Amino acid sequence: MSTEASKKAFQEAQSLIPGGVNSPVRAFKSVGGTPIFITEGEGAYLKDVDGNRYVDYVQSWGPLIFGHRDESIETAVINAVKHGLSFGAPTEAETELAKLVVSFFDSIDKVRFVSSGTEAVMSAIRLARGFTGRDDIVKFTGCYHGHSDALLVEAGSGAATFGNPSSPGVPADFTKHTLLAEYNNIESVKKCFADSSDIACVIIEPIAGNMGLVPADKEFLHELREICDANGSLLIFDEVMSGFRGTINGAESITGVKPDIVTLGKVIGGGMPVGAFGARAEIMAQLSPDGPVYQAGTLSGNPVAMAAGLAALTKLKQNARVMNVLNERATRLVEGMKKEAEACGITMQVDTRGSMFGFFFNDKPVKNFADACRSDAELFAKFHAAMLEEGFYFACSLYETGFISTATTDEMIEDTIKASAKVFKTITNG
Ligand code: HOZ
Repeated sequence: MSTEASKKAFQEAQSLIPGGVNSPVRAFKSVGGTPIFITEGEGAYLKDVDGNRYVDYVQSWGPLIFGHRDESIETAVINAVKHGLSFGAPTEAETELAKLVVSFFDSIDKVRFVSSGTEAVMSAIRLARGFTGRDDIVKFTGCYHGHSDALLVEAGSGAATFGNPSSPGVPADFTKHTLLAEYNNIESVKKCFADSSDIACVIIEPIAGNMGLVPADKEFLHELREICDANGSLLIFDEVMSGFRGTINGAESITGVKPDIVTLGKVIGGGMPVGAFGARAEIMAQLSPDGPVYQAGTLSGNPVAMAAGLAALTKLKQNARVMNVLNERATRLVEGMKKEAEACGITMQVDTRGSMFGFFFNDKPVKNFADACRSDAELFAKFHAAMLEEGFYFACSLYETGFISTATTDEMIEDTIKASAKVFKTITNG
């Protein structure tokens, strides 16, 4: 397989764009090799500038639950474009999408749309602080909540991929209110509450997807809820990645734990840049212009983005059971690869939630970021490169999650498992 055109494109990009990419993980640094430059997507496939075709298990890092170029989303976007790209004034599409989001989440009465997950979380934290009148927040090591200053502390995802989980350029003063706890470890949360009586909120990815896929234990989430209630702090579920991916009605529907605020992104934009945060009416009433907590955005609620989100969520609403089908496929995929790995003497930890899947080359279960870091990164890099060569596009970091779409067929899953068998034999012998 030739990737000469991608190499050339990457070289030119590097001369004009830092690292040749507009989001660091895409640079393939932790897996080696050259990022593939994409020309188009079609269903479950990606095509690159060399004319190679790959089964895409990244799906734009989550948003494309119906695959590339889904007909109803594409049509909705084209229709919206014909009426104007942006108005900076309200449209009915925003209310329609809000209605849909509220219908999916028990904990959301009202929702505000923004343009990215980072923006959604940053605003949700401000809202929690404004609502409680407190400054401190608790986050978990390995959870990634976007790249705003106060949250870029021991973050997973790209930050973990490059081994510097906190970033230069973030003044210590800006993170002094961020307390850190360990995922799935309630004692570490209790310690934060013992250290501070000023905790506005605890923020967590209830299905962590930015240190690989690491779901929180149900009991742990219940205990979090209790601690927050006992201390008058809010509980924020960051479902930018897991929303409409891990489950249709939010993590609250499978854990029984109701958050105070939920942040969303990815799928709600159907592939266009959309983020959102929502909560019960009493909390959302604090938000400007109803309340004093300020938040704004010129392109917030953009009509084209709203049209894409509306088409995606409408389709999900009509096909809620699709998540079960996706989960069966995701499970078959990782269990199949695990079996092939084991046949070659490689131990893998695998898990799925809805259409999300994760795997670690690790001989112990992964419950938190420290466990994830003990995975075999070298083996992952070899696996990634060899699977790419076979025509399968996996996330280029062991700290990211995999996604399947409704366009991913059973046959593709079988082909992937077969290719993994070949790859495991090669990488253990080489
Ligand atoms: N770390 C991001 C997803 N969790 C990557 C996004 C991107 O590079 O597009």
